[in-house]
Amino acid sequence: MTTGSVEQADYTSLESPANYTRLLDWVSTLDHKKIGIMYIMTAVFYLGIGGFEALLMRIQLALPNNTFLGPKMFNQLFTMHGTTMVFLVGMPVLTGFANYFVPLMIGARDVAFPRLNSFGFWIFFFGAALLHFSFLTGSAPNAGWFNYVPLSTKAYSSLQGVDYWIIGLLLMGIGSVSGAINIFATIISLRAPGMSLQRVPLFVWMMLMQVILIILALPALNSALAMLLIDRWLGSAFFDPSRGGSAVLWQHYFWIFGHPEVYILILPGFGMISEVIPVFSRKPIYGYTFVAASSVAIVLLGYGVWAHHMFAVGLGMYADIFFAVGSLLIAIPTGIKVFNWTATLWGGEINFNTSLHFAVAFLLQFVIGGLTGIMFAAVPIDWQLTDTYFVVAHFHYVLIGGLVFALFSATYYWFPKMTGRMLNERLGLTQFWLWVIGFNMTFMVQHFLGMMGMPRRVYTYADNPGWALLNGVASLGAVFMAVGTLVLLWNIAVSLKRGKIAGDNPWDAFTLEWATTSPPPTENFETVPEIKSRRPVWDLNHPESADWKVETTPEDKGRRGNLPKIAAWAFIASEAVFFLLLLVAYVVFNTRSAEEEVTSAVLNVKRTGIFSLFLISSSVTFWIAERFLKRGMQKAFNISLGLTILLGIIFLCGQAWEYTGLLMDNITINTDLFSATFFTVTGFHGIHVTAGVIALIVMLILGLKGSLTARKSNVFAAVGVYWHFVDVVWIAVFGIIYLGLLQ
Ligand code: HEM
Ligand SMILES: [Cu+2]
Repeated sequence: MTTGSVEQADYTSLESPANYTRLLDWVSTLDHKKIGIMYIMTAVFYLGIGGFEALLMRIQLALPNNTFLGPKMFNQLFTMHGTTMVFLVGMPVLTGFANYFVPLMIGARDVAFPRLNSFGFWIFFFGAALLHFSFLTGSAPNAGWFNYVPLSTKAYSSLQGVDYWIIGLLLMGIGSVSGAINIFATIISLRAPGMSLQRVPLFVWMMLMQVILIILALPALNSALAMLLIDRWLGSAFFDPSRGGSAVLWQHYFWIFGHPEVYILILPGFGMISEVIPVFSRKPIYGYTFVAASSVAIVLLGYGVWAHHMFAVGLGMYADIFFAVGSLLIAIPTGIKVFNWTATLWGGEINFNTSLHFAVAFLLQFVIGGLTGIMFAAVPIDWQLTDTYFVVAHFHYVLIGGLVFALFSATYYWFPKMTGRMLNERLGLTQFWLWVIGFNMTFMVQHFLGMMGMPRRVYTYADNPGWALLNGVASLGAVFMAVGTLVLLWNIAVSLKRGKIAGDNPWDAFTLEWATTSPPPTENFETVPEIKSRRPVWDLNHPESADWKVETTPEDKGRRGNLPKIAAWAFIASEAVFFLLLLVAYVVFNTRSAEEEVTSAVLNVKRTGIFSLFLISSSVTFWIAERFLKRGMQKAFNISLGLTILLGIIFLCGQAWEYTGLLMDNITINTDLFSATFFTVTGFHGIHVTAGVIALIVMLILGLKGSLTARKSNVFAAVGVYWHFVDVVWIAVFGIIYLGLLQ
């Protein structure tokens, strides 16, 4: 890193070049801490934009029959506000904190894949910018953050806003998944000696749960986005009921992603609270194992409850009961955590500073959001209240009352580590009270508005009794939050310059990030303290009452696995969900094929069967190549790898042959639902094979140059995992589409 030399530069004469080098230093950095800060800064920027959009909406809604904004503008604002807050604020700010703190908290020097990390950030950054370019086209997305069809289909949204929305989200999705794979591999493989998985700080544990959710839930969104884009651009009809498609399918796929997304946003918040509360109660967390295990339960249950967002569809009694019961069950692990946090505070030696203020407010407000969530699990109540302001109140209690308050708490807690200076407590408490009062003013009254029947997503309302007053209160509260935010920004600006010097560990805190300087050097640590318990820094500073003397935690087994292979497995888990959902769409659309023009009868099963054998044998030749590499038989290795590539290419030629035949018979992707699903599934598979072939060619070049040695075969093994996966997907595709196994 060149930071050192830049800081020595003579600013008076070299002002602009120094700034330029500095900027370049940031843009090209691979340091996880800098990338973390870039994520956080970008999120703060979009928080400003999303908050401004919210303020405009609240101005419009402050009075009945107001005409400050028209309906078209209002639709764009709530869509962009929701999308921005979820994808451009919530997710990146958490990725930012994870980037900065996970390696520090586990005693690592960096993340597992620094280059992938930088790639993930920049692709997110461009996705976010692209989404906002839609404003320049004169029509921002306006179909709501869940972008329901048919509203978002070409027929009803003919302008480009929705296309920007889809492509922006696809790019950010790629960024999120690559970031998640990175954090996953980091936590699994780079923990300092002695830190078993049962000894990681709870923030790290929650991040592990969160990245698993990202890896497995985002592909559901991606598959839905891909299908919608194909509908819009190529004229297929996945989501067009008038041509046999299904509007409800979008809702299923969106919420298979969307419900876990709620946990993606809140689990790291749980983690932050679980760091802050113990430190400021001067106690270890009460029931670490329960907190950790209950988050596993949340991840598992979180997958089975998506349709509680869809009770109004009319899914039928049994489906409703299933999803209602699942949703109620989630209350149990969540309740356990609230109990643990409370018990940690109970009888503690409380240091009631700004950070803890935010944490305690989090507890109270999150419970309110949780309770209204339980209300929605009761189907009749949902039918009554869905699409009213009660929903708006509910999810803002979770997202602001929960997530944003946890973020503020974490900001006051970790700012000293990140900058070396303390934030000002008086300004901190001022911000706190502005936010608590403002937030509850804005959103508490919306429960009542909802029960009085005020629908959400309306740009104005009639002067019904009480509505004007409650909406006025809500809008005034938003002003409090806006001022509170300015106080925070002021606090940060002032403290960066003149804040009290923090020192390494101003809170006498417990976890490894406090064992290095503030801010930490590029390499994070000079030496990592010995880890014999969950609170290594406490043990170091208080040897007389070290944790390991009284509490035994499982020893570290020290087996950390092969990094590229771990990443490859995480990646294919994500890809598997993507293909699974495309195949489900195929099965859904092709079991009732009575009115279809084209059916799978047009496929040449025998010929494709033969080409499939080529692909499958390529897995065998790959396996053989791997053996040769291990034995150091370079030439035999090159030959069998070359053969693998050849077999892959032959398979691709077979697919091209098949496509040409269909196209010559005028069967294209928009002919009917069979052709749409067929081309989508096999097309995506073909793209994957092509990517695999390219990766194999790179390996072969390395092999021919003699630089792929047995010792450096990790990456090769990872490519192998991917290649076998692509073959397995094809076996499923062949069975389902060509042999009609599920029909
Ligand atoms: C900071 C103060 C905030 C205010 C004053 C505010 C206000 C609003 C308003 C007025 C709406 C439109 C309601 C409607 O017409 O149905 C809305 C929708 C929404 N907000 Fe916020 N919001 C704030 C923060 C947040 C945050 C932090 C998040 C998420 C992390 C968030 C997520 C959403 C979502 C997902 C929607 C739904 C958009 C849609 O209906 O498509 N908001 N908010
Ligand atoms: Cu949900």
